[in-house]
Amino acid sequence: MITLAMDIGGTKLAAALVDSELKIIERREIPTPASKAPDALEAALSELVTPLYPRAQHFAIASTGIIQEGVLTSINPANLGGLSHFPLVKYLSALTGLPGVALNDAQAAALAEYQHMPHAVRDMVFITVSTGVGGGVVHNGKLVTGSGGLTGHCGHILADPNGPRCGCGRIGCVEAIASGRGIAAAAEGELCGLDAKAIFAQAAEGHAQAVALIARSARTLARLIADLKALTDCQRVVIGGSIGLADGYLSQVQHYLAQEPGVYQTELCSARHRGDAGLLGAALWAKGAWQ
Ligand code: ADP
Ligand code: BMX
Ligand code: ZN
Repeated sequence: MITLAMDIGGTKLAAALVDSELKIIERREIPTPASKAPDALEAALSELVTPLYPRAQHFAIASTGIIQEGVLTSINPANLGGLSHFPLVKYLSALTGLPGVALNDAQAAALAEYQHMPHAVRDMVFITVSTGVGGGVVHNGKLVTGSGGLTGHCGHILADPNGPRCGCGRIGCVEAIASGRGIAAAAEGELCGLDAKAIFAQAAEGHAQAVALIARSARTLARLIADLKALTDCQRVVIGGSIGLADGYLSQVQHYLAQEPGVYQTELCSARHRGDAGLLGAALWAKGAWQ
């Protein structure tokens, strides 16, 4: 059984053919279009999957946004160029003629990462620090998606009541400060207009403002992890997303978490599946759904 797995993020769209042993046979990636209109996402998805889907028997989507009954609803539409609603499963079924399922990207990644946890880990949280900040919660060995698909959306937990406005409508969310978009939005002077990747490159050269912007993200994430420990009693937090996986980021988060009282500390690690955690989690989710 070959799965066409897709990962729809605010910055990139990835697709892969995944076999029944969860091995990636072929993988493609293109940028996410920034447009309020669904046609742009439709065209990009079509370009992405057309070379792949003839070899698949079904599809599985990990996507940014709240995913319920195959439909994407943005909590922060700004992450998708203003797009707030998209019927993922309906569109991909019509395009490919295949049956398929969808779930949130960070929930999917949590599922993939949990497969490799030591037996003693029953409660785990996955956090992606990427275009936004997303999360997936495993409680007592099971992924929790919530009755409305919202469980784990920890990027919208309050970090600073005097912080920047988040695209979700709240003020001072973790996402508005710690995410790629949040880091870039706070840049001033010569860093103004750079994306987070370029700001990381500046920090590696020792640029003081870039170093401070990344430290602010890592400190915000550490505080979020302390809150999540209090809420879930998780034995492990796994960090993914291009920012979460960037050189030196996890060790900064570890540094700030170590400043919290012991009860709020938990073991941190990087996503073992790196940038493929969402794709593989979607394929796993589909396995459960179709067997
Ligand atoms: P998505 O949100 O689409 O899942 P990513 O996980 O790649 O995508 O996250 C995109 C964010 O990560 C952007 O803000 C981008 O600037 C930043 N980014 C991409 N590559 C790197 C890198 N090597 N180091 C630091 N930041 C990166
Ligand atoms: C946002 C939200 C989450 C998502 C998270 C990370 C939207 C469109 N997305 O908080 O559902 O999990 O971003 O998304 O409201 P990514 O694109 O950064 O991977
Ligand atoms: Zn928010």
